[in-house]
Amino acid sequence: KESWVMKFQRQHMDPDGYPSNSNYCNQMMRHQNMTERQCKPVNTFMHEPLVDVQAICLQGNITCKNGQPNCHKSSSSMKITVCRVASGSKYPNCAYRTSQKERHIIVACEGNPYVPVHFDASV
Ligand code: T3P
Repeated sequence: KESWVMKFQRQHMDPDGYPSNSNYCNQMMRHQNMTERQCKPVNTFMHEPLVDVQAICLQGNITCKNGQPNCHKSSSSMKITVCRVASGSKYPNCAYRTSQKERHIIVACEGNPYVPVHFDASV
């Protein structure tokens, strides 16, 4: 079974994928298996080295959206692409809008080693 750590990397890591064109999300959401049972509504890809994303877990704890205390916010802004399902997109034909941004990232971390397992928000 896929671990939480591997799932995070599949869904949220694309260190070499920047800059991305307007078809980026259509292709990546499909290739990374986020359109299999439904069109995943929102998903963010990060275009930074894995070690830099893992280092977010070293920042101080903040509260996650679900109330858990194990979230952490990046000290610098990071290059990201946000994929949002297009209105009118109908499963199994998942269509996405692609938007490139630079934002601070909030992730939830777990385990030993303590590494990102969930993408909480970009701010
Ligand atoms: P996961 O927990 O697998 O990382 O919040 C529900 C899912 O949507 C969650 O998946 C994270 C993802 N998400 C993004 O990827 N980017 C966003 O900006 C938001 C709000 C959610």
